[in-house]
Amino acid sequence: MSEEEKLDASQSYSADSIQVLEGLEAVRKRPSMYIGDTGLKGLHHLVYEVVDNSIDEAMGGYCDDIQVSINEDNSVTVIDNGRGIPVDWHEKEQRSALEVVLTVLHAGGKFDKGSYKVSGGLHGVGVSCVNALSSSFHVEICRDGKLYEQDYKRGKPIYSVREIGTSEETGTTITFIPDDEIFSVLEFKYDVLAARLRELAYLNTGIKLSLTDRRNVLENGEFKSEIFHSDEGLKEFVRFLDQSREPLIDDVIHISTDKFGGMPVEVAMMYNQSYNENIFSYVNNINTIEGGTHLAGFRRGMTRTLKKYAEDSKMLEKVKIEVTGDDFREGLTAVISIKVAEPQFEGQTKTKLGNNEVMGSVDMAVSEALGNYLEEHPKEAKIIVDKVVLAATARHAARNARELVQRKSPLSGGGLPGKLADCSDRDPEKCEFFIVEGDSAGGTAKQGRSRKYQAIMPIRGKILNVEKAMQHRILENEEIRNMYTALGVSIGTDDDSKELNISKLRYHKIIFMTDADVDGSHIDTLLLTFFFRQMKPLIENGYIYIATPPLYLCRKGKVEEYCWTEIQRQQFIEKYGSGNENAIHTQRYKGLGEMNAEQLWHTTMDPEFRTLRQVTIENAADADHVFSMLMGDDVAPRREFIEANASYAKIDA
Ligand code: 0RA
Repeated sequence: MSEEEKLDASQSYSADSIQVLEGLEAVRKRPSMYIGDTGLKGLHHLVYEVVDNSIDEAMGGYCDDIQVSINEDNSVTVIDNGRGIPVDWHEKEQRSALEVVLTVLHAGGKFDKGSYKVSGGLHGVGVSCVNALSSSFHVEICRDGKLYEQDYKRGKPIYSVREIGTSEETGTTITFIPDDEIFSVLEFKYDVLAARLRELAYLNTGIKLSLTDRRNVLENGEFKSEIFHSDEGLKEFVRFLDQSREPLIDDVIHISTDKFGGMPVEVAMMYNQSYNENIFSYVNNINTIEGGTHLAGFRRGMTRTLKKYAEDSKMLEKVKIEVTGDDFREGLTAVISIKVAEPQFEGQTKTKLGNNEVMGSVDMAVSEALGNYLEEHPKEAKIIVDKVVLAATARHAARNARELVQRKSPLSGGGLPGKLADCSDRDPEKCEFFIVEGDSAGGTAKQGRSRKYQAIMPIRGKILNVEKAMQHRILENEEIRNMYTALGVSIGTDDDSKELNISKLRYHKIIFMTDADVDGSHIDTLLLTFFFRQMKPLIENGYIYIATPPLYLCRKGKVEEYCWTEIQRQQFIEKYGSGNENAIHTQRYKGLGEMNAEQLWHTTMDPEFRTLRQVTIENAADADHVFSMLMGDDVAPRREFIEANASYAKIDA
């Protein structure tokens, strides 16, 4: 239900009073209600919101080119070649249609019934929200041979729409600057926007989306820029996701149809040699990270069809153990995208689809695509079924390994790991768990910590690369078992569930503390991969952090300052050495071990002074792609990625 409908249903406001309540002031008063938050995520949401409107034009068949630029002043421009927002006079509202679209919540859709708009969820709040949350908002419309413009400030028009010229084209150009009174960060991230535009290109074939960063010029004298465009849709999307994985079979199984219940369903899937299941689902271009009825339909159709094929061809006869749904999805990468006219979004983050009628349509579409493929490709079908049997066998081995983890959990009698220096407080919300590189730094951290609420667990350098290991190997690994036990999390209550149980989680801050060097960042990446693949809910709940130890200690006489960047060091030299570097003593910290307990506490662990970087997943498909690339076999793409993107894996992954 939309906010408007909620008000309507619960109270007997007249239409007018709803308008007032739902005005842009409400958006400015409680921005998080409309865009999620006012940090990095919310900031980027503004762009998605504008682009979504252009995508809607494209889905209607009126637009095929969308250009996004990040400008020098951190404003963003979105240009599309759609019909252009109507500018004619709106009698009832006593202002132009353009002004209605830009100042009334949800007004955009009122003109255009029948398209796949989103209600609830985070998108679909309307371009008027972006207007409300922008310190300046400029719109240009090409329509009916003319060019029009209008400017707004914090949602209020500065003048009525005016004609400023002629134009042969049609389309809408919007440029906005996010309001610094609202947002805690104002700088757009190229990679975050690129990941979303790439995803949109795969989800909506035939549209050209481009991104240009005009904030700085590259060595070749040009702006950083990419064009995203896909003719084959999800087929290309799964190939992109599996770029760094070894395929089991080269084919992508693909279907795009609306013959089941009239609902557009597109599914693509591909098997690789890994042991991970990677399924991404979308409803009206929104990533439904909590799944829902469409995902359930996919699973059901897949399991039934593969099981039936394997049974009919007598391939399961010699297998004594029961084959479950999970076994059919090991090493599977798949993307499901459906369009629903009136989606019901449920769940904590409103990303779980509730519409029941969807399940059957997706089930039938998958069934048909997979069934046909298996019948037409017996050789490949055998390879898939063999892999399923192997998965079932390994799952039994994993069950034994999992029992090891469960038995050792503190609540079933086993003790905490010997390496853990626990804190005394028992309230998870107050408690912090530091994973520290090496025993020596671990020792320093133990001395320096605040014993009441900070626990320390040293790890022995590089932990197992979970990207390439089978589940039972992962759970047999001592360091990883210690992690489960210390954190108090377990896997599955029933035998074969992979679900993570975090109800007994003992700390709500889990902090990686590693050296500020190449090895340290490799360990961070291994740890991130582990948490991303094995304990994703902890990332989703915002419990994972990376500590930032300083790079230098600069000293002039009695004055000492820690520096985290080269710029800070230069500033110290300016300030205390009058620009003379030789007058300054610089100590470069290569590792945590070079600091004493007091220094480590002061710079890196003390909540009053430290900086923690919270690990978030901005875009699940992108994160999957990054981790498979960073941790996979193929060295070339990894090197390219690290060279092009040195800080990405550490900060944003
Ligand atoms: C309302 C009605 C029509 C188009 C649009 C809005 C529209 C909005 C945006 C936002 C960004 N780009 C856009 N392009 C179009 C329909 C116009 C008609 O019937 O001609």
